[in-house]
Formats: sequence, C-alpha cells, structure tokens
Amino acid sequence: MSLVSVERNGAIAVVLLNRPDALNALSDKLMDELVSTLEDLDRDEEVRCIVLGGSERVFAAGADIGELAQTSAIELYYQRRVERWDAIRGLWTPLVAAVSGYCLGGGCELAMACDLIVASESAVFGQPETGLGIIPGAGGTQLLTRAVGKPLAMDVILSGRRLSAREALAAGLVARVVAREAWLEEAKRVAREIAEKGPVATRLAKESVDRAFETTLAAGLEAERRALYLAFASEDAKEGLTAFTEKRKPDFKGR
Ligand code: CO8
Repeated sequence: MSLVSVERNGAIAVVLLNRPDALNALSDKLMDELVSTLEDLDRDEEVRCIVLGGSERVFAAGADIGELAQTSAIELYYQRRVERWDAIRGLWTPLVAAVSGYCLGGGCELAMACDLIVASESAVFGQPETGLGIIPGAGGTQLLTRAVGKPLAMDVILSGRRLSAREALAAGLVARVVAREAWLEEAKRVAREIAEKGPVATRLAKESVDRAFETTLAAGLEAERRALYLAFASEDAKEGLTAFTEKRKPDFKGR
C-alpha cells in the first residue's frame, strides 16, 4: 500500500499522508515516498500549487518513534535522513499544509516546511521531542522560533506545551483556521486561489518571502527588486496588466 496518495485536480495537486495505523508517523519509507512525490509534482509545470495533508484525525504524529529507537546516530548521519527535509523547503511550487488533528514533532516540522498552514479547529501543534530525550531536529527549533518568537517557542519545545489552532493562529504559526469538517476543502480552495495567479510571479514572490529569513534587510530588498524586474519581463506580467485594463480574467501561461 502506498504511504502517500496523490490526486490531481486541474492546476492543483493534493498529497495525503496515508499511514493511518501509526497516525501518519513519518517513517523512512514514508518520507522517501513523500519527497519523491513532491519532487515529481514540482517538476510538472502544470501543477501550480500543492496541498499537503493527512486525515481529519491526524496530520502526522511525528517521526516514527519505533524506527528512531532502532537507529544509531551514525546511521542517521550516514543515511542523511534529516537532510531530505531540505528538499521540501526547497520546492518551487507553493505548498499549502492542510492540518487537522495532531500535528506533533516531525509532523509540525513538516507543516512548517510548507509555505503556509491552513488549520482546522481541531488541530493540535506541539514539539514533544524533549520528552523522548531528543530535540526537534528537522527544523523545529529554527522554524517555530521564527514563526512565533522565542518565548513561546521555548515554552512549546521545553515544556511540551501543545497549541490549539486558535493559539497557533494568534501566535503566527498558522495562516487560517477553518471548521473541522472543512479542513481539506478550505485548503484546496486556498490552493486554487494561489494557482490562479501568475505562476512566474508566484514563484518569485515565494522565493523573495523566504529570503527574508536568510539575509539582511538591505540585501533582501535588493533581491526583491531584481525579482520584480524578472517578473516584469515575463509574458504573464504583460497578460496580467493588460487583462486588468481590458476588464477580463488573465490567461497566464507561466512564461
Ligand atoms: N511513531 C510511531 N508510532 C506512532 C507514533 C509515532 N510518532 N505516534 C503514534 N503512533 C502509533 C501508536 O504507537 C499506536 O500504535 P498501536 O495501535 O500499534 O499501538 C497508534 O499510532 C495510535 O496511537 P495512540 O494509541 O497513541 O493514539 P492516541 O490517540 O491515544 O494518542 C498521540 C495520540 C497523542 C498523538 C500519541 O500517539 C503520541 O503521543 N504520539 C507520539 C507523538 C510524539 O512524541 N511525536 C514526536 C516524535 S519524535 C520526532 O518527531 C522527531 C523529529 C525530528 C527527527 C527527524 C529524523 C528523521
């Protein structure tokens, strides 16, 4: 059985983690499948936005604890398991996390590797790793801190405090909170909105926002200006600006 399901729906793709018996624990095999699925979709120009979700009960309950318990530090190091997460953060295509239910440990890190999180009322976020004697090692200490600031990140990571969807929204970890039963539909709706925009502009904008976390303000603003000039040079920009003046919907080609 495949550990990841994929559904194409026009310009959006929906990827769902599919390991219900283990609450979508992110085993090595699941992560392999997930990364190669996402990389395939990323290469497909027709795909303009990807939704990544779990089920209504659980987004993902973290790395596979049984598997980690059997893995030595040197195996972890040589197999470069954690490095694989960089591939997700490096995708070009905008990635929307649809989070319902538990979103813990590596699950929370996976959601944070996406560009934005749409959470259902039932979502529960946490980084319980220190309770297992390890630390959030797939981006959690960095991404959570950037999203919610040091005091709350320290609280969540050191005490194991879980955040409700509303708390996560107030703290800036999630972009939108939606009704429990709408967890996937609303994320798809957001993805369709993103997919309707100019594909070149969307990618350049995503790259520019990400740069805000990597560089100084002056260098980030300079990079943003260059991205703007590049966007301006695209056929999409011509089409988008003309369509507005002609009072019609733009027909973007991603060129
Ligand atoms: N790994 C493996 N199996 C799991 C995991 C997990 N993370 N979480 C749940 N399961 C399994 C349970 O063992 C159980 O299996 P079985 O039915 O065979 O006994 C099944 O899923 C159902 O789980 P529960 O019975 O526990 O369900 P509950 O509803 O009672 O509880 C909880 C749900 C609260 C989510 C609970 O399962 C739980 O606390 N899970 C663990 C959460 C956790 O600690 N996550 C952090 C893991 S460590 C991590 O993510 C490190 C990431 C960074 C390193 C990356 C390196 C590759």
